[in-house]
Amino acid sequence: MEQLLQQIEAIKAEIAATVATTADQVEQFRIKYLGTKGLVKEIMGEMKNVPNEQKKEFGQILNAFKMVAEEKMQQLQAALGDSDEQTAKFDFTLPGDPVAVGTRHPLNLVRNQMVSIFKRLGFAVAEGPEVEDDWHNFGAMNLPEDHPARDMQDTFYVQAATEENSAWLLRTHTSSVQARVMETQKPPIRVICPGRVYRNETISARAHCFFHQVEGLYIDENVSFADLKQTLYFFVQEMFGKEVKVRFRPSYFPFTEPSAEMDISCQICSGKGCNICKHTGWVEILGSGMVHPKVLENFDIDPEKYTGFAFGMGVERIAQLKYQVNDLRLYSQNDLRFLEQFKSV
Ligand code: 2NL
Repeated sequence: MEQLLQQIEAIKAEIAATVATTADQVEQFRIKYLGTKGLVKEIMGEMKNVPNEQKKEFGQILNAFKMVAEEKMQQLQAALGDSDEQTAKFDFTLPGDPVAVGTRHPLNLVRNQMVSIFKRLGFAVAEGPEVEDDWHNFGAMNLPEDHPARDMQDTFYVQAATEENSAWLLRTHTSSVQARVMETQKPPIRVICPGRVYRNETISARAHCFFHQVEGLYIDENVSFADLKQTLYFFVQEMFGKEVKVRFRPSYFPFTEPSAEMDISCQICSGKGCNICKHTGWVEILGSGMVHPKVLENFDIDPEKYTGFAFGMGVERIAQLKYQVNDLRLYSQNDLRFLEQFKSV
């Protein structure tokens, strides 16, 4: 009996001194002390050798002993949750791994700048589908049936025209979005339409089969060519700085009359003459004009009551002038050496 009590005290001391920091070590503890062949069970088995008059006292000692083992087991398991091997080895004072964040694409940067300038002038932003029907892309814009832009050579057709359905095509300009605006809204209308457009071109430094446009449309009573000029002048001053000079040249588009192209003083050589401006000091940046009365009539807008101006420009072109990008292919090659240059813009 005396010997048994000493043995119990020794095991209790051993239990108290046990360190187990891994799931494996904790399991070893369980097997050694609390398992079916463990020490607790073994000592319990000694009960049968204890004289009857001592059984009650010894029973209490045994219970207390079992509780010591079980409590230790619980402690070890609880500690396991937040101090397993990995966390024990992890140095939380180490600096973190840098996360490589991407950069905005230059075309998105420039598009956003363009949009924000027109927003300040009260223009709303409209978007529309890239796959269009012949009417919204060409017909409504006053492009005659035999206009070269409608040729298979110049436009990507998705499906040829049938009797029930005009041809489906990839929009060649975002005028189709403005057509949808005029279809659903009454003047006054003041929208810009940024988006991707498609042309069937052989890809080179100067031409691509898709590019990006921002087109604008302003229809109300008494909208004049002077409004057009001041709006676009304000735009380039915001985009390129107050020093920029502009000039308008007469031009022709089927959807505007009169039409004009706008040049700005060359941003590369400040008008002194370089390769970009072909030594003229001027670079073309957009086409514009007063909305053709036929286009207004197509949407039941009375040309006697309302007038409007419209313009269209290429985002790639603006980005080229702002950041000297001289090959259109760079915009879609995803070369990080190109894209990373716009990190700080
Ligand atoms: C260019 C020329 C232009 C328009 C786009 C337009 C839209 C409507 C009605 C009339 Cl809804 N016109 N858009 C007008 C003139 C020129 O774009 O060279 N773009 C790159």
